[in-house]
Amino acid sequence: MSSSVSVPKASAWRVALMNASPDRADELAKRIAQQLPILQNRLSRTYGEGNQVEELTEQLLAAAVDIARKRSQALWDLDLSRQSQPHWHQKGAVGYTAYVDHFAGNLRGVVDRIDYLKSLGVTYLHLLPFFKAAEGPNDGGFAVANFEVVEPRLGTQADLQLLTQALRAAGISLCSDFVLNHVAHDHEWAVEARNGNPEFQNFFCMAHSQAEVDGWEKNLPQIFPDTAPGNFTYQPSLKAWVWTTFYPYQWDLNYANPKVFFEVVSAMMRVANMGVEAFRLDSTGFLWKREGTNCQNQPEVHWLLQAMRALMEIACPGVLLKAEAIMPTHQLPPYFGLGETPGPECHLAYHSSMMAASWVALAEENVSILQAVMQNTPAVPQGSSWLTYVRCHDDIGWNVLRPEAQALGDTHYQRLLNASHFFAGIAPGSYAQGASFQTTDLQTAHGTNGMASALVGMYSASTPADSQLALDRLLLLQSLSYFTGGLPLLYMGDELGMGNTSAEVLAARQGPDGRELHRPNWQEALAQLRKQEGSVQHRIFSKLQAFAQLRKSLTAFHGDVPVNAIESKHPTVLALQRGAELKGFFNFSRLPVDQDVGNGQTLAIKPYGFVWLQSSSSATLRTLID
Ligand code: OTU
Repeated sequence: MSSSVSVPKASAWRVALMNASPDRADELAKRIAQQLPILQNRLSRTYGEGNQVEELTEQLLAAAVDIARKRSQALWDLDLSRQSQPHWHQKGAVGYTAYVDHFAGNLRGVVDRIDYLKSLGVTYLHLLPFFKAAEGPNDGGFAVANFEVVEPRLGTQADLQLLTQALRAAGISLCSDFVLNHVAHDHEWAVEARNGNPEFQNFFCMAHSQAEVDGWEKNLPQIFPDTAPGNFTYQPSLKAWVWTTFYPYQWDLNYANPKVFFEVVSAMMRVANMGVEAFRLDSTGFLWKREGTNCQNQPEVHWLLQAMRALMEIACPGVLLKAEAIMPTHQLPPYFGLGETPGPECHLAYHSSMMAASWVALAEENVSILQAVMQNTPAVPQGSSWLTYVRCHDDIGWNVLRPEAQALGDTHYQRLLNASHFFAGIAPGSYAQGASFQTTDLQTAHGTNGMASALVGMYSASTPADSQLALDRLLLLQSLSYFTGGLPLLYMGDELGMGNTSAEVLAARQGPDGRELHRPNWQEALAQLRKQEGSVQHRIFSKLQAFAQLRKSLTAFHGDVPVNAIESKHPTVLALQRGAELKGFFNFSRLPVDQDVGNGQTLAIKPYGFVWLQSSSSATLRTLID
């Protein structure tokens, strides 16, 4: 297997290497020597040994070398500097995520918002899909018709280049979605397949009889049970059922076909050369289908991600991979390469359990599920980070918490159901103004939609005291995200307490997707209010700035510093230790508590209050922020 390293032959990648400048060729030869063993191993685990996998490896290496050879001098230099500082992305990292159109109209508009982002301490900007989307409904751009052509509504290739350069100059890394699991039904691969081209038919997963569909469906959960029931869509021209985990217009790719892996990774590397510095690997848990399983988190998913990482380490080692795997806590660490086949995998992963559990804690005024999640969260490998967040463009999915709920005796998931009713505002006494997602059946908990400030009661408050409580709830959740995360991610509008999308805007949007409730358009008036001392916007914004400042000043906030749950003695208080130096206490109750913080000290924490503490040389604890 290693013969391609030791026996010189005019293989495709060697030819590509010969075309590189001497300094790049030397560096690339080193990277290949380092990555080849893992690349070969993971590909042959996935595709079997033999000629076919050798050829695939050759082609992938040639593609990676070609990308590296063509990388702009600025990006090549960035790679080298990042290789020498693998912690580059951990120092005071703060993320922000937004839809290009809602945030700034188009890519050029985003350039004009860079100073705003800098004022929040942002180092990482995830713009939701901005490559060409399907005509008609497109799942907010997640039905991708072309991986490499900018969506015309949002700008041009030149605009993207301008944006990546401007962001880089501002110290902000641009993160782009890369939708691994599926393409739009009008992507050229799908068009070819529909037109009868067998080569492209083999790019997709298909079933050829109703019985086969039923056989798979037995074990498959549903992502959109109300609006897109089932996981297959019948295609009359193919006389077959195409696998469509999400919407019927999103066709799942067939990764059992090595050509799919080759095409997808090649496209991803080409996008890296446009100046994208991080990829959000959308719905990455679904890539591999195996009969008799729920077709999620299969070993091959991790082998393919590790092969992908090895290729990126050759082509563009300064680029980050982020797993978007909305899965139960115990399924997440393998995305950092901590699974059954250990090895470098993603640098970042969403901690969706922590996010959902912090909302449950708020509804219940009890931290037991959240604490269990923290206890089930292992330390991450060096150079990697949890991405923590309060809200994002998707619903809050409750089912990721089933294992923790069940371990605490909630076999019927009543607690998750209660939380979902609470945030939909249908539980007695609820202050929340959200809505249930994909849950016509009131007896199941699926997801909840709504902007954070609507969910914490900011817009239902009728007295100053209620408004204060709502604000404190919002800051409590953000303080937990900023304290715990390696990369805390803000969702556009939350920094200004922006409410749900207005009824008029909703009515004008295409499609029945309930998640539009928390996809409002930018409101400049709210942004201006952040400058006015005493306004809600100012209070949120300045607190987030203070969190960002603290994260920048202390290495204890690096993403690979372990965070552990410690005992708080109050069922409403989550207590965390971060490294040797920091402690955080988070009170999810409407009542104040006297909290023993250790070292013989007790602190009063207000309703929905929090405190971050640092141990000092005199053995007392210093309050960093509360
Ligand atoms: C991702 O989401 C995206 O974030 C969604 O916006 C897309 O609709 C979806 O992929 C399809 O591209 O399962 O692990 O609201 O949490 O669909 C990936 C449900 C996913 C999302 C879920 C999610």
